[in-house]
Amino acid sequence: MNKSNHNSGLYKFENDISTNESPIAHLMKITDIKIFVSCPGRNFVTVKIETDKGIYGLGDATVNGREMSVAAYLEEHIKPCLIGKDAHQIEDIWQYLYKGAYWRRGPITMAAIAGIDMALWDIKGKVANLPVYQLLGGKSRHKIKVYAHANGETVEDTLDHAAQLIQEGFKAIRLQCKIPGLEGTYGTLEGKKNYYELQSNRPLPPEQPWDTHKYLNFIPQLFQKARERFGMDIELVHDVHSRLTPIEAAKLGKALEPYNLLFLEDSVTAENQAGYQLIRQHTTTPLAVGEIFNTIWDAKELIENQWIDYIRVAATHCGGITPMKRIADFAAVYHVRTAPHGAPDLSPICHAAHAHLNSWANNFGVQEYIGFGETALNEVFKHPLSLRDGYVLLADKPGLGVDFDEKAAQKYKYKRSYLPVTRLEDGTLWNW
Ligand code: CS2
Ligand code: MG
Repeated sequence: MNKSNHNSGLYKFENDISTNESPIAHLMKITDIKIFVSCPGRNFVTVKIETDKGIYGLGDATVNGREMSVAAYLEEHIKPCLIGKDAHQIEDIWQYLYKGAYWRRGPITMAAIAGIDMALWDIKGKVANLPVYQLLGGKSRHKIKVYAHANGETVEDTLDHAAQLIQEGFKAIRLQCKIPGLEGTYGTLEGKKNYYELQSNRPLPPEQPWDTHKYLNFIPQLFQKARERFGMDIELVHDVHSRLTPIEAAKLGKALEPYNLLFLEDSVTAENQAGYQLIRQHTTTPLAVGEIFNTIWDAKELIENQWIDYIRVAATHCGGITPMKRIADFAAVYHVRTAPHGAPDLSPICHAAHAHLNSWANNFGVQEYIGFGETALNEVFKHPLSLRDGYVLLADKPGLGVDFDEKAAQKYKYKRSYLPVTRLEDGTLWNW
């Protein structure tokens, strides 16, 4: 680009180093991209983009159980393409990585793109000296409603846990309980009541049994007893973790109607999006899905047909802040709210990215919340989030507001870890 074309605008183009086909001149050159895989409690893939102005940005690229694939994708395939590029060109870089790879979508590609995208938004915020939510359009709200997890071995256990969370000020709670007659199930793994699929030193994926009949017979009681004990004010959520077929999910949604759930999550897998149409025809229980979606395309029919009420994509798994903003705007047209995934296998960088998006999006619904209790985690990541009375507060810091202690991270070495797999009692592999 000819220098004289862009000297008169808003920006001062000192150190103009336009060297390629970028639509505008380089403002800030990417000098290095570092990828860290660490395990402060569980594995995280962290991206750090450094620039010639000394400003750096951080992103989360963690795919639970497949961390090293994303790290290799970033190191071998993305990093060489971005060194020397203008860190301000978020949109162009996103499109370059998405369209330019030819091989679109998929969890590994999209997590790698997400790590870069978040880091670039972080840099832009730091340059502007503004929190990222300001760059998105400012705040729609000053606090972010969250739902916490109550898990237990029995109904009583689960409800005692919920009672404690209500006491702590939570306004919405997800209830998961061990199914009688089944050894362990989603939400109650290995006696770890708060972190249901925590990183451990398992050599291979553990196996859990599943029985739909036992599950469907049991879950309505859990919610009936919860309403008897807590009344109708507290908002309740349940995660089916994709274990049902559409007609079974429809049946469950109907059975849960008297207990007025905020939403029923992942009631069926969504590769076939029309499965949700069938559920929708039978129940007014609100439906949520999206934590494993990688792009807007995974949600397109669900949203435009109004088959769901909450879209649960995570910035780390759907390509970053850039596409998440697009998904939120698209969802708003169809009365669909956002409820970002908030599991502990997303790093505090992703949780911070969500807090900025949640502060901005007018159609934000609720944020899943696990908290940041682990000492090692807090030693490695300094984040801008705090909890008060069932709401997350976001401190005003430039960019995403997270810092990452590289030295501390080095102490916590990556450990290979797997999510469990599920089998029916006759041995058939099922959805975990
Ligand atoms: C869960 C996730 O939080 C949720 O809703 O479905 O914790 C999920 O099991 C994990 O993110 C898998 O890594
Ligand atoms: Mg879930």
